[in-house]
Amino acid sequence: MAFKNIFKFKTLSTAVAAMLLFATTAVMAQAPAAAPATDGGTSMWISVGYYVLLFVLLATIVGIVGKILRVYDLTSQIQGKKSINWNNVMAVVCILFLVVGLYGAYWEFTEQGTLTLPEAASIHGVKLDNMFMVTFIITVTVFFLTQICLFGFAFKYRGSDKRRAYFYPHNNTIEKIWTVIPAIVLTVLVITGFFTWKTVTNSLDVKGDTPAIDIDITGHQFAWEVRYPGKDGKLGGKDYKLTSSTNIIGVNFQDKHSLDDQSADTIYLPVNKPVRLNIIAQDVIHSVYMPHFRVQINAVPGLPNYFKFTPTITTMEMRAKQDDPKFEYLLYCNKICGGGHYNMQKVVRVVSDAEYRTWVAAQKPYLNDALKKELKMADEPKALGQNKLALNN
Ligand SMILES: [Cu+2]
Repeated sequence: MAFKNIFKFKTLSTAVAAMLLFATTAVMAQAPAAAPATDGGTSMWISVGYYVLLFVLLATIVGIVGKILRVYDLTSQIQGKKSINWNNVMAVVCILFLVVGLYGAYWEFTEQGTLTLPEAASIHGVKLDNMFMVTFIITVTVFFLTQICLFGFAFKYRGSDKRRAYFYPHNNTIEKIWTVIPAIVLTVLVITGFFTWKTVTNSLDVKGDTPAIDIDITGHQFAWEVRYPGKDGKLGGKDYKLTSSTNIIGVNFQDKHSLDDQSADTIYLPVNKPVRLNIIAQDVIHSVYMPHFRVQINAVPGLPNYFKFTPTITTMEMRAKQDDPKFEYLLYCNKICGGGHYNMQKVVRVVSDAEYRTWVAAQKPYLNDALKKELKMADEPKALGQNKLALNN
């Protein structure tokens, strides 16, 4: 018989899909050990080839065993002996599948689970993580219970000559239970999510709140420009038409709040103080992503975006927790925004209030000498009347 008949098309495609899933997860789980940075990832492809070969080998063995059993079955029938009870075989296969599958799920959680982020370093991050955990526990419990029922019932009620199937087409009570319970659970999850999301995206200071420190973040190909508000605590306005090689983000110096604004290479944040990121992009869509703080929001040209959050763990504390003296929080761009996208990251340091004050006082003014020259400003901006400012010619 031709080899192609060993597998029917449907069986084959299912088997290939299962193999791909298995090979991908196995390779991903091994990637850090199997593919050191120096070899350009060659060993990862070796492992993919290894798993493909392993699959072909297993498929051939299954095909051969299947043929041998078929021959045995037919010989038994011809000799008038009892043939194989395939109902029992299938029942055992179901249980094996259940055990192997559940172990596979457990293996996924233990292997890939270590790839998740460390504890959240912001107030809202803890809330988001809790929501994630609750959803995860509910869905995983349901997953394990339904799989056990599915394969357990297939095993217990396998075809047998000794009993007849009971015709049981419909039961309204069961229908109600499995409609109402998921509906209630999902409603609770969605409503909790909605209220949490509302608190996360609330970028305004409510009365009585500690006012958030405003920080301006502008994304462009391929860097983040960071601006602090200076002594007055207020960021001056911007106008994209004022953008030049010296006034990179187009700060408007007719707004007096702009005069003391500072630019910074690193982002420093005081611990346990709310900060508000004012986010925009100049060319294409970028995305402000700070995974440890569970912060992500798009930076869109022409559309100011905001994210207010409170960091709760200092860089030093996180270094101790992670037992990694080089640990840094990072701001990444999370939109594939062009060839230099990988380069769009900035160190974020969470420090004590005193350290923050010292650091921020040492930052250079945005209005540097080159910019003053370009704007034809005197050395002392305070001495200037507004009408004397020549803005971008
Ligand atoms: Cu980007």
